[in-house]
Amino acid sequence: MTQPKRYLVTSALPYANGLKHVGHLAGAYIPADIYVRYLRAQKRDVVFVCGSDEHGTAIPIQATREGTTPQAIIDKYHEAMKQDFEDLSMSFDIYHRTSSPLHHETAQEFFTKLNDAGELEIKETEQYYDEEAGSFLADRYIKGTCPNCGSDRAFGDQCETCGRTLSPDELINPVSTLSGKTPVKKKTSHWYLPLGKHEQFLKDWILEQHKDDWRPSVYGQCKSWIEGGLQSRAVTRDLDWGIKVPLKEAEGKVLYVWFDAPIGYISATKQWALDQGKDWKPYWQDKETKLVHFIGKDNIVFHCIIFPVMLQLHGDILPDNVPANEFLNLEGDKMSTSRNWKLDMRDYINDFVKKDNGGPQAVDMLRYYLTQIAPETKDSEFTWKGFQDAVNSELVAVFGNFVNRSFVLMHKLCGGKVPRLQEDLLDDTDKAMIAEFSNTKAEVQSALEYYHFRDGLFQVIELARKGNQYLQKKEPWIVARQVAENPAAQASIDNTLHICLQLCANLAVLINPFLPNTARKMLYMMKVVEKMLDWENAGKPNLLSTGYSLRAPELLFRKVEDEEIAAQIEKLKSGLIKSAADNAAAAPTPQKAPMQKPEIQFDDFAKLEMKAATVISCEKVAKADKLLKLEVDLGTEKRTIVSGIALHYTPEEMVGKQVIVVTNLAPRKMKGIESQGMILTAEDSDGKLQLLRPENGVAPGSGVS
Ligand code: B3M
Ligand code: ZN
Repeated sequence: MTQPKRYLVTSALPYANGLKHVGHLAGAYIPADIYVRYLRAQKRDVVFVCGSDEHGTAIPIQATREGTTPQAIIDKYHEAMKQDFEDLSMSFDIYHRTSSPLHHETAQEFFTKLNDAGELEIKETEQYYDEEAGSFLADRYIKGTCPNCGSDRAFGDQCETCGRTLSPDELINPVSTLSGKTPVKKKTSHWYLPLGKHEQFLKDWILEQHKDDWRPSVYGQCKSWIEGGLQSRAVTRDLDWGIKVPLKEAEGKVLYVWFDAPIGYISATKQWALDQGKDWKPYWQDKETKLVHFIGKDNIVFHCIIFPVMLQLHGDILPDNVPANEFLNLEGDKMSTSRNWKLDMRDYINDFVKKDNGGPQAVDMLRYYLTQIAPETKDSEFTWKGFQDAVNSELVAVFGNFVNRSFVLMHKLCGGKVPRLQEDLLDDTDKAMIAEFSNTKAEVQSALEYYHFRDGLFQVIELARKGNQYLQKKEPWIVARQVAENPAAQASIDNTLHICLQLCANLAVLINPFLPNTARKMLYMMKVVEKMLDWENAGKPNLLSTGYSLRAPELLFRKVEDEEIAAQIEKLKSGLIKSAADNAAAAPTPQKAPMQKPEIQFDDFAKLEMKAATVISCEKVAKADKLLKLEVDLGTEKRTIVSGIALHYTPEEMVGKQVIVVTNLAPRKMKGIESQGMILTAEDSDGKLQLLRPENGVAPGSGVS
């Protein structure tokens, strides 16, 4: 792989309609920041851009909610988000905003170029119009009943209750949220990007060229979009908040927010270049630039399909990779702003960073945990207990402990100076330890090049763990007892601590992309300059000079106490109760329970064969706490079934009971036993599974419908 000449790295532009939570931070921001810090440590040419997304209906809607203007909303949240990112050590080269005149010009120029080249289509459609308010209604401004779950908290784009994506035409009894009146249909024209025309390009570029290097989840989503048939996408809207469509005949229309927002990466680069006296063009036009977009999985289609088509038509480079992350859940549930089940960056900053025992150390504690649980390949979960464990048993007990012990022992046994190394006295343990420096560097480097941040961080902690094991094996504090009789013992102590201190220096270089504040604190303790953190220094066994005096150790991390964790959980729960009360007040009408799965037809249901059966015998499955193996009588035949009910029923309780079995499910092996059916249960409020069975007993083999 030839090394790119320069890098442009982007993090998704957050909507300026509210504070962002740690799920956002883990998905699109921290990984990007790690990657960029790593590239910078290699002295590569890299620009890291981000900024606020200030258009779209989300902004005026928030303004209505807060009783203010859209401008006031974006000003408030732009500043707040910018501050939060700064407080969490995000190192953007620029944090821009899409309301800037430079962005408006850039987005309009982009539209004009595509339109002049005949790459956009105009189509006339009928759209809901509010006659009283005198305006077309954006999807979000139409409210009605959900065709899926019957909730009346459904909007023209999505149902708030069941989450289903909707179009305004699907809503039952649509009402305008502007006037409360029933809207009428009126003709309107919009500009469309005909994605279908670019199917071949997308197939070649993604399905062929990026088959092996894009994350499977990203590749898979793209594949299903492409193979599902690419529809033309409207790139304009009838709305008065946004970037004006630069055409006389488009009076009253603005660019669709998803058309202008990604162009925000380009205008941010332009502003950065202006500020730095540099040329922005190579970053977007030279093929030797590597463009990488860090996003959450809900933004994949925009970054992998729509924006690349736009970029290609505009003559710009395409992203080399889009390492999208899955979602981060919180304490067993999806993070949600409307239910207030979330941890805002701001809350963490106030409760941990801005406390006496907080500061930069607390920033790194969060960066550590969010990287350790990063949802790189599947959804993952933030729990306060997990946070406490990660900090206490890894940062404090492994990394911090090793650095601290090395410094304390050096002050105690080597006079506060880096002791000398006598190469002829190195034993195999010493040599193996030194070899780990460069091994780990290679591991971390390859993890980072391929966006495996969790693994990269794990390798660094492993190195510290090996350092602890090494010290434990060498026991310099025991060897010290022999120094009086045997002065040669001091040489062994010196060698051990020389290696430990060089290892500390290596750890600083390696941890720097992940935990920049920790790396800096270590520099201070070692009295060395920032330059030592250059990546080329990782792996070297001689970063600190012999005889150099080092400072007394400072604790790198503090323990997280049980009370802090309990207080956070309490806070989270009380927030949920509060918001449930708010929601109930806002929506007094009783709602049907939301559907969790898509609606099916009777034919789908009719495919299931279910019968009543009687349990003849039952036993536990070895090495599986949850499984029971049952022999059941179905009247005409007997079958073996493995069922996950062992925590709820004993084998003795099961014998003789009647159960309902799905009999035409393909057989499945569990713990080596073929299960020839499935037993139906219902979960009660304590999470206990209860068998479903006929009220008065029926003959084995009776059909169920
Ligand atoms: N503002 C959506 C989001 O925050 C959108 C991202 C834009 S990236 C160009 O999820
Ligand atoms: Zn619904």
